[in-house]
Parts: sequence; structure tokens; C-alpha cells
Amino acid sequence: MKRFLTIIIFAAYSQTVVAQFELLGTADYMPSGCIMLTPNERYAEGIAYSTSKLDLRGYFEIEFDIYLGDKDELGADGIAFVIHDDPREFRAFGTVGEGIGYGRFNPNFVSGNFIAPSVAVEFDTYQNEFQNDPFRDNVAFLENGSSYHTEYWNNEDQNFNLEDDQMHNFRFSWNPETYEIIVRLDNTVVYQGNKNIVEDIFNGNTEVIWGFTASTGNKYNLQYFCFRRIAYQPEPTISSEQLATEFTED
Ligand SMILES: [Ca+2]
Ligand SMILES: [Ca+2]
Repeated sequence: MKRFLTIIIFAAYSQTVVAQFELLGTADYMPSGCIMLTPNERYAEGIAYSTSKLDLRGYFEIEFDIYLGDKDELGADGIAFVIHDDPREFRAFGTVGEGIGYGRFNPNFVSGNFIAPSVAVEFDTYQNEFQNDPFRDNVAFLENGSSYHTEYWNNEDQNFNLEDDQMHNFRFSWNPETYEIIVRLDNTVVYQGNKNIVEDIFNGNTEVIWGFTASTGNKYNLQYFCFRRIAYQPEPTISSEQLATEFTED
């Protein structure tokens, strides 16, 4: 019975999250149910925030498929998954271009737009030297609206490319007991870190906004994301396909 109840609760919560996003800038719903962040145009910035906040008191894993475009050399700039408690709430935005709608040109540059307090995972498709980007594409964990990063993941491949006209699976998990954050891209762990984000980033607040930001610059790509599921512990995660199977078997 306990397991049955958990499935029902998860199913109800999942539907709520799927249905509602606050959209800013160029963001828009697509016929597929995915959300376009930027069209295939120069200097676009699009943001989508779930109207249901994240609860950082519990373990969760959240999953998406993301699309970063089909132009490699001529494409830019990328998207960022953002968890924030910015006072602008659902209207929070960062800098266009290399800020990916999240960060700013320089970590010491405080007059521009950036989202803070926050943590983010950027999927960066354009090299900007001021942000310490490697040649071609990279994934990086960011904090408090700074796009600058000392570490990044690019599969140790200087030609790593996310603008391959393919969907990429992205999962983010948070463990409030061990403070462990794990980021997976196409089933590979691309970031693993320990940080008490509740205390060290969000000043004790456990109800925070989540969503995606994205932008283009002089170079550009169509960029979008498709929400797949969110699952809170203690039960193992379960997808909608598995859910259908469970009911059939019962
Ligand atoms: Ca960049
Ligand atoms: Ca690329």
C-alpha cells in the first residue's frame, strides 16, 4: 500500500510540474510539449521557470532532454539549468550572449544582470576566453550568477560538440544529507560535488525556483528543453513508462 500511495503522489506532482512554466523573452511552448528557449536567431534570450518550486529538504533527481542546435562553428551560446532564490523571482534574468541568460561578463562586474543567489549547470557551446571556456563546447557548474568557471567537463575532447542536432539527456540530483550534487549528461557523470547549497548559497531557504535560461549572440542556434520527470526520495525513481507497466502488472 505504501508503494502504491507513493506512485500516486509522484504522478500527481509530475503532472503539475509539466503543465506550468513562466516564460520570459523568446521562450515559448512547442507543439511537442517541449519549451523553446531561443529561436535560430541572433541576440535572443529566453527563460522558463517552473511555477512549482523545488524543495531542497529532500533528495531529488530531475531529468530533461536538451537540444543545443545544429550549427557547430556558427552556433552559440548555450543553455543553463538554474536553481535560484533571486529577489526578482520568476522575472530573474542574466546577461545575453556569453552570460547564457544567467551570468555576467566578469565575476567582478556587478552592475550587469545576473541571477543570484543561485547554482547552475551551463551547457556552453561557444568559447569565451573571459569565462575560461575551452575550445568548442563544455559543461560547467556555476554559482551566484558568475559565468566564469575554473573547472569544466568536455570529455577531455577539444572538439567536444553538443550542437549535433541531437537530443541529450540531462539529469541533476541533490542529496540534502550528504550535500552531494551529481550531474549526468547522456548517462555520464559530468559533475560531482559536495556543497551545502541550502546554507552556503540560499541562506537557509529550502524552497527555490528552478528552470532554464539560454541566449544567443552574433552566432546562434535553436535551443530547447523537454521536461521528463522529477522524483523525490525515499522511493526509487520511476518514469511514466515504468508507471504504466507497474499498473499493468498489478
Ligand atoms: Ca561560452
Ligand atoms: Ca559546438
